[in-house]
Amino acid sequence: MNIVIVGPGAVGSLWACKLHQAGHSVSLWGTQTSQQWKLAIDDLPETVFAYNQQQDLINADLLLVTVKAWQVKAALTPLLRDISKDAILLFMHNGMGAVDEIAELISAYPTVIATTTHGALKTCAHHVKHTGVGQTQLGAYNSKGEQCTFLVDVFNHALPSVSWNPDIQHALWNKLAINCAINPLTAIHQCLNGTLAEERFRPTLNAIIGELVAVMKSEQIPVEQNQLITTVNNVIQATSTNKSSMHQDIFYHRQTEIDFITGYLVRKAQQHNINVPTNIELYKQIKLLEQNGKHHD
Ligand code: KPL
Repeated sequence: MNIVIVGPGAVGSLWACKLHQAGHSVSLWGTQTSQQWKLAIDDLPETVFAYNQQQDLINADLLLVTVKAWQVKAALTPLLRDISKDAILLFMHNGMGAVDEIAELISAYPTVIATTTHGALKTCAHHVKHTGVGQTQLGAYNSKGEQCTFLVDVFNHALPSVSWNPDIQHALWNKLAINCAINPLTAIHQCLNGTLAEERFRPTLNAIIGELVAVMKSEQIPVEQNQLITTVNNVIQATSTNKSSMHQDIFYHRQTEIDFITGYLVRKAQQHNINVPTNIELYKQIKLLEQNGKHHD
């Protein structure tokens, strides 16, 4: 396939290298002025990718959009005039609500949403490390997206395991719940994910999860409070030495994904008239930390 990766950060670079190794024609699109970009994964030699080539956009069968949720609209809008209406748009980012913001703009394109638990780290501009083997779920965002189940084979061949989830909103909500629980607290306390296992965080974590469960139920997402507490605890254990993405964004004075994580939950809660005071408080604290730091992006 002719694939353009829009936003070759850590996750985008991981997929760029893996899809290239699987034999696809992969091109990158980003904010640099260069026409080529070298990328290496783990201990393998560098590959030279075409970069910001308009002809590659025109020929694209698939755009894999891996920019952060808050960058989706600005990154994709200028590209739409060049891409074929048959090109598939595949979005992969933390958080929810970013694709909804551009739903009308992209309604003609087959659109797919993905969530992944692979770990990736950009060690420098030209090197990506695959830090944790995970799973990827794909699901349709619109009716044309439902015709794209073949992407499971394409992606599975490049970086297993990949599955098609007809209830992708359930998977996205579950990932959102994990991020609502872990990201703001680790960012505010500038602590490792594992620190949240300490007893002092238990009441706040339980309150966050209780509010999440109420909103998820109103959104018709099947969820059970004790099950969600166990899932969050498991992720805290499994990623105990990680600095969460929001922890790092606050540390480096970058814009965070809060509007598409806790912010999304709060907006949905308001629509359902559900009180979510703990999450609102965390949202406000992150917004304050964001404002106090100078954005580098
Ligand atoms: O997705 C994550 C993030 O940091 O954004 C978790 C699962 C919390 C791992 O750090």
